[in-house]
Amino acid sequence: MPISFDLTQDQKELQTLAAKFAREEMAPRAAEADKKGHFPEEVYRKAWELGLMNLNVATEYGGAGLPLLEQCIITEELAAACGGMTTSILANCLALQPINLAGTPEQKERVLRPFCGKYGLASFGLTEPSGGTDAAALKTRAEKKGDHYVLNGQKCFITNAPQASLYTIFATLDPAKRDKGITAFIVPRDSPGLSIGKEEDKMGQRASSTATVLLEDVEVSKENLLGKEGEGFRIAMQTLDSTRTPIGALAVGIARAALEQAAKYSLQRTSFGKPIAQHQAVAAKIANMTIELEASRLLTWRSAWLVDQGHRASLESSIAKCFSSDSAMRICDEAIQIFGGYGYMRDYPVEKYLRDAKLCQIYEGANEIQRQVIAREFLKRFG
Ligand code: COS
Repeated sequence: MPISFDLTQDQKELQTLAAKFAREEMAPRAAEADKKGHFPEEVYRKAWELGLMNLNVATEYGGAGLPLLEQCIITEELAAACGGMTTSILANCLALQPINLAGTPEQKERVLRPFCGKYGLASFGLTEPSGGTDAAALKTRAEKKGDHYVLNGQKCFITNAPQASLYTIFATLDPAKRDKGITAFIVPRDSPGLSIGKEEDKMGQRASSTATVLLEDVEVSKENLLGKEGEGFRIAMQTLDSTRTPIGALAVGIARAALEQAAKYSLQRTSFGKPIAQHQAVAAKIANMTIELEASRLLTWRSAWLVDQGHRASLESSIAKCFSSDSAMRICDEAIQIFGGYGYMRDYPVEKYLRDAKLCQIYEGANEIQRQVIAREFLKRFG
């Protein structure tokens, strides 16, 4: 397909739908949800009603069946209203992608279709208290016993864990095998032995919920094994290859909101007899923020396009996620600086953008590990 930067009519309609939902349903609740750490389930329910959840699940199983580029277009619009709510909406895509990738037609029919047919939340369980970066070293054990597996361990920092009805859990059959022992499972919420631990009180993205998932002798039938034994690591990595790009789009949305607020403020606020936007120091900030925002969006869209063409995009998705989230932090920081003292106050929206953007540098693989992936993938070209 030739490269085009024109959005199609369908893409524009999706963008308009997401922008309207973000403006009418998310933005009015964002400050309050942030302040109270409130999980606005009514917003997520409406997102599902409008078809703005389960974006990556095929339509035959009740999802929106959208390419990654469309998912990124929607994500940017939502995140411009609230980063935390967008994370909770996107968490379903992350949790369901292992089933999209490795589920059998029977599993998709049995699990995805009823799940997507009504409002519901799902969680992705890879990270553990002892670490999230070295994913091959995870400690949650899976033991095979007859026709089922028994899971024991803990998953932490799990988005939507308290409200989810479905979890995709990664556990090891043999820690000595590192990545080759890791196996993926579909685990329903009502599985005996599965419980939810402490809910985290976060710095930002406070409209999303984050908690520990405790697994104590949780029996999982062999029908809920995803892929084959030992394939879990590859399934997790392939999942992240496609879900890191929307994190780039989420960072773009937050950064765009910060830049727009700062631009408007710089035109209204006067000092030395003229709008501060006319002072070179402020204009240069606006210019740099604009450059970084445009570059972030282009990297994100290119990565999404590559995935949509069927290419492995480990390099590009890590670049998109890493650059967009680092840029978002700089853009939000400069937005606060342009607002001056007001920017530091909770009465104005910009300090929330900074707190929300910070998580984009950490989750779905900290940017340090993205740089490792980028370097490794790039160096492969030289032997
Ligand atoms: N797609 C397909 N296969 C992949 C892959 C990918 N993106 N990445 C790795 N693999 C395969 C490798 O090819 C290798 O297979 P073979 O041994 O058959 O060749 C296997 O998986 C092990 O890969 P590797 O040797 O790279 O494993 P490492 O332990 O060195 O993994 C990284 C390092 C950084 C890639 C991994 O630990 C990682 O991504 N960590 C971050 C995890 C993360 O994002 N956590 C956040 C959780 S979600 S909030």
